[in-house]
Amino acid sequence: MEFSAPNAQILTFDRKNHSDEALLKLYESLIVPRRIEEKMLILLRQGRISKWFSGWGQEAISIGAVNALNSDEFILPMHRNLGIFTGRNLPLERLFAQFQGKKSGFTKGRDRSFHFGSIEHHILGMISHLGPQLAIADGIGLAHKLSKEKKVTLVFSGDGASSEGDFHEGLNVAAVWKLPVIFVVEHNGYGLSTPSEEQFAFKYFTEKGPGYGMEAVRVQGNNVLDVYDTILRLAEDIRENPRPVLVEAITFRMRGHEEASGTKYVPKHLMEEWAQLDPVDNYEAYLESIGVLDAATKEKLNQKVKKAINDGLEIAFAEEPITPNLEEELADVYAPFSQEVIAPKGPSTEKRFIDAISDGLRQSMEKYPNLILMGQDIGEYGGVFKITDGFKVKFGGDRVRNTPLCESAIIGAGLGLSIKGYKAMVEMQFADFVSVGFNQIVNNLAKIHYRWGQQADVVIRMPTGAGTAAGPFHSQSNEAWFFHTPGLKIVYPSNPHDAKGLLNAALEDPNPYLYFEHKLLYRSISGSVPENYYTVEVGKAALAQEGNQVSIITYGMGVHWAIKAVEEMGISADILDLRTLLPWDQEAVAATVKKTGKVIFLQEDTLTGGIGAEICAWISEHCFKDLDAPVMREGSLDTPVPFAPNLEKQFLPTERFKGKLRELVEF
Ligand SMILES: Cc1ncc(C[n+]2csc(CCOP(=O)(O)OP(=O)(O)O)c2C)c(N)n1
Repeated sequence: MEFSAPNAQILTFDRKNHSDEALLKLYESLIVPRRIEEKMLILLRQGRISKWFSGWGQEAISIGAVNALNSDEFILPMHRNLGIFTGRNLPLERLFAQFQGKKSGFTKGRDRSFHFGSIEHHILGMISHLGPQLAIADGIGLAHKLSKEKKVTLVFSGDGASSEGDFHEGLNVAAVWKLPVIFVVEHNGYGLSTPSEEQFAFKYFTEKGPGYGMEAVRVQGNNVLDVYDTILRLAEDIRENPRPVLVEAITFRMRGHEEASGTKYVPKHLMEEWAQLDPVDNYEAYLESIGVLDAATKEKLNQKVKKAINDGLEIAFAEEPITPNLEEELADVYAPFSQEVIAPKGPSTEKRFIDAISDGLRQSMEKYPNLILMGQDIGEYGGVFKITDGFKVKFGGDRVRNTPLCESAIIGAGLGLSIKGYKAMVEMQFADFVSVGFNQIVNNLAKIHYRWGQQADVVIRMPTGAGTAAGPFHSQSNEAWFFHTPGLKIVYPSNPHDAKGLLNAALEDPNPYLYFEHKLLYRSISGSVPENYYTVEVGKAALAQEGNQVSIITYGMGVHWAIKAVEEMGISADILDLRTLLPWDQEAVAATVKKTGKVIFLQEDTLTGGIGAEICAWISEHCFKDLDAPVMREGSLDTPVPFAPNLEKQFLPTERFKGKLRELVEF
């Protein structure tokens, strides 16, 4: 199928009962992105700006949508939706400063053109990966539904991005949870150079909606009145009767994927046919034909728009290039938060590791009525490990949510909740499954504050670790995947006291956390746990045991292995439990190295590129003068985690660790 101009062959404008003023307002709104792009083309040729993703020929979709929604309803645009930004009246000088990477742009020079949001304008911009946008809209829609705000959220996708798994997950969650979200697919015939027929094997997205249990409508994407009226009608209805709707806007990409990359691969006749359907020219001609737009008004409005653009550009060009400020760059990685540690008060009881986690979660749910739990089977079933057993009855199904099997969408929805002031806890059924939610964590949650100052108040619980003969996909230690990502915090308790206190601490902090909980510890250890709510300091290690021959630095299950090994071997060791992996406690590490002069790092994770590699390198560099022996480390074999118990035993570092420890003591 060659992408033709199906129901858009003739743009049939119908003014319905819109006033002349309303029609002219839409006209003015429609010409802004076009006049900006015309100007940018001139500037590009002059070498004054760099390339961008053009929305030329698709403006009617953004403009119809942005004018149909109320200004306090969120829109999540993509890379061809300049009209959303101008339609929400973002100051043009800031928009241009953003394009130019200037300080007064929305990302202080840290991200490109449309990759930013502005809460004030109820716009949430994309990341390059396209599809992850949809789940964030789900989260915002969920927040509206939970707080009974009659609001619609609108999110865009290209037809190409619809092939991503995130598209499927985003639509499916919205359908299952009946979220008030409008999904607009801009069906413009190409994803970069790939035509639709090489992208998917159906003709229209309206065929897809019903498959999700979702209404779907098709509009003439080049007809601003059709887009506007359709979304206006849908939004009014959805506010009263929350549900998702898929809107397919048929249009065509008239310029290269990115400006200056050309359109050689597009048959010439298509460009010619679609040029006849230009959204700006056709609407203008329609308004002239019905006597709403005369030559003088047209001239006046266009001059007004051009002046605003030129004024904005002048300010943006006059701004000096950024002077890097190291402190500011580092400080903006995390949302500002200074933990006030809440010391335990009152009696303690003996609790298993698992019960301590459950206890913390329950008390945080009581403390934060805006905390929402999401995960597979965490409702009536209580989660596969029963951490949330009874939670649904106590806190209700709105706050304790069983999710479809879609880690990426749920983590993205967590971010959407956070945008609306909620807190989210997402339970991975097993830490291993986070791999299918990876992108949302490392690219959305981790980077959003640095990029444009938005917090991601999400804690992801990660039942982790081996020793249960559960094979390569239910046993992994994957904390190092995240350790390398600026913007995340990682905690990993080794005992019931810290398990509760660190979970509470993570849930207090508005920054994104990975909370690792070792499955083997759930029911195998217990300890004294204060009954009341308390927190443990994040970023602070603790000595699990004190000694003077060597220092063992470790975390999680490693703490228990180390205690057992030194006891069996009769060694006097400092055992430093890191507790927080990111940011880790350099002071405590330096202090124990200084004290013993001999250090070994023990981790359950495979050895290469693990947490130990980083910390040992740091010790070598910063504590060299205190060392009496080489810095050593031990971890699991560099293989996947094997299933058979004897293979798993060999994989884990426990036996090799003892040999290394002996070597170190005797050095
Ligand atoms: C995950 C991912 N893969 C590849 C790309 C590169 N890329 C950027 S836009 C694009 C085409 C997107 O097509 P579509 O969704 O139809 O939007 P359009 O550009 O046509 O508006 C591609 C392949 C990307 N940004 N993200």
